[in-house]
Amino acid sequence: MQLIQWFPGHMTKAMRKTEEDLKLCDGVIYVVDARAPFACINKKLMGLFKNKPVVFCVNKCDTISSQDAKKIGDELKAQGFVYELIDGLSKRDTEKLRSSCERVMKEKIERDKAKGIKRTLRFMVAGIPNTGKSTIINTISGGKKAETGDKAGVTRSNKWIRLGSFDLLDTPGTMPPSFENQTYARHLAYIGAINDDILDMEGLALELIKDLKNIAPTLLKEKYKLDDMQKEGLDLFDDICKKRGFLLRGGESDYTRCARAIIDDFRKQRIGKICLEIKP
Ligand SMILES: Nc1nc2c(ncn2[C@@H]2O[C@H](COP(=O)(O)OP(=O)(O)OP(=O)(O)O)[C@@H](O)[C@H]2O)c(=O)[nH]1
Ligand SMILES: [Mg+2]
Repeated sequence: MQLIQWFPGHMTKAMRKTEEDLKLCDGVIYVVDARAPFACINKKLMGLFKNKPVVFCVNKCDTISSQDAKKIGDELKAQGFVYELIDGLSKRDTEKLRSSCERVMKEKIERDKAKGIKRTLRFMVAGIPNTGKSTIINTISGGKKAETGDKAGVTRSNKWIRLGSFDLLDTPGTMPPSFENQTYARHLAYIGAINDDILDMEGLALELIKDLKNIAPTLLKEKYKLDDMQKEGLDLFDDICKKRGFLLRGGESDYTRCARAIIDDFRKQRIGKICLEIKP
């Protein structure tokens, strides 16, 4: 099994800038991906926010089942988080985030109101890469001011998107300097939060097959029309190569192409709506 580590130089800089810019912010919207919400908690980053109100935003809820979304919500509630479960492309969902930000700032807003001051709420939008931070900002602001993209590390520097009454600071996604938990590291690799270029994609696909066999065996079986779910590891990988037609001349499995295809199938919900961190 490969050991996953990814902490490029720009992230050290980004962490420092985050700490600095935090002084300008009333609070933080911490964005995670619904498919791996707990793996997305960068403890080092969250540590910086301990003296600010945090709204925990579970984004991409359209990629998991509503039952799993509810279970994530229950878990976050038990842990004492203020949270929202959203689809970052839905205007209505992102409006809920704004309400949550107002809620965590209620006392301050009321104190200012009593003094006759109408304040602008300033929130930092933070999290690990590719969770949809910039997308959420664009949906709230109704524009395309923040750059977005389907890979890790699109936003490279902090950028204010000003709406007058609600200003949002887009930040580059940052990883923890090292992973204590390699299961979580793998989850982050599956969802595209880690740059694919540093990953052994064949090894990753093999792990993904193993994990999906545990979490969502029926979906895996149906997607690739697998006959024998007793099989494991490379034997199962071989069956998927065969069913998908990823074979080299001579009939051997083309693991390289098939690995990309499986990971892509997972990322685009073509295997199904799967949350990696809710037990079936
Ligand atoms: N299905 C789905 N896709 C989403 C959602 N939000 C964002 N995306 C997609 O996720 C990808 C990453 O979005 P970005 O907004 O660039 O993510 P980011 O967190 O700003 O990423 P970095 O700047 O790299 O840290 C894009 O392809 C978005 O279209 C969502 O709620 N649901
Ligand atoms: Mg971004």
